[in-house]
Amino acid sequence: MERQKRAAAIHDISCFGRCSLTVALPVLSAAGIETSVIPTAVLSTHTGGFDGFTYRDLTEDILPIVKHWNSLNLGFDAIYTGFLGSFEQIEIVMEAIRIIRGKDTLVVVDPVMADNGELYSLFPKEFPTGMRKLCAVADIIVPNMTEAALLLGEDYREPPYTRGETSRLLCALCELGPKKSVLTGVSYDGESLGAASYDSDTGEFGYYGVPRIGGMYHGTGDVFASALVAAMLRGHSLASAIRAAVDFTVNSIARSKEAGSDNRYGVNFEAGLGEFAAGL
Ligand code: PXL
Repeated sequence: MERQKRAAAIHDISCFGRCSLTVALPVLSAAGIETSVIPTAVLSTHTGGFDGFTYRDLTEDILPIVKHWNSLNLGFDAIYTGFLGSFEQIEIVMEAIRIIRGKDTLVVVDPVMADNGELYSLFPKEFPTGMRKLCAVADIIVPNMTEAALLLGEDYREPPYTRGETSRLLCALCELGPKKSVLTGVSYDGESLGAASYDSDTGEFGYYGVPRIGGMYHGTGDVFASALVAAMLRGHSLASAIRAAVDFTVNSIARSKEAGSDNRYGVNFEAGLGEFAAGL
């Protein structure tokens, strides 16, 4: 029997609203991956569309957690980082990665900081410069188009994009340090939506898109990235992991749209977990 894989997920806990750890943990667990967590902050809800959310910063807890783990000699097959609670946490998470990374650990950084052309209001304007340094130590990064523009110091452009444009962005992202880059929210024709990728080891570009459902739902970047990490850990190639993650995400959006759910509540990924896990 295949050895069970172990991942460390470093994200906030948004207590309500299906994103970050409340998505990463169930998705990775359903895929059979033992998942440890380092919460970067605890919020009553995510910050997308709710007023008056509580916010407890856990910057000071991250390294003590990591150092305790280190004393236990735990090995991690993957480290997956997402929303960080403060600018200071960028350097701290880099140190955490340095401490717990083994020679075969897959480090996936989702540079969560922006969407729809805007840096999240919680973050200072120098946040993208810090995030660029974190991306440099990753094996795979998973920005959306806004995050990619911020990482590269470019202006954001609305979709649709050309393949030439995404190929140039993907190569530039790999030049920051990661071997593989994946761009989310990519549409070439306005009618489909998916993810584009580049593997600098093989020189291979990829794209997988499905018909666009429409509507904007919170947490879909986390659903996609969590499923991607799960599929990679289960031995899928980058292209195959992207297909599984796009399908899982789009099916989750379709369920929520069909149910007429509030888009701030995240998407119904739960109903798809069984099918997703069975397909891995
Ligand atoms: O899904 C990204 C995310 C994660 N965590 C928090 C957020 C967001 C996006 O808005 O606010 C707290």
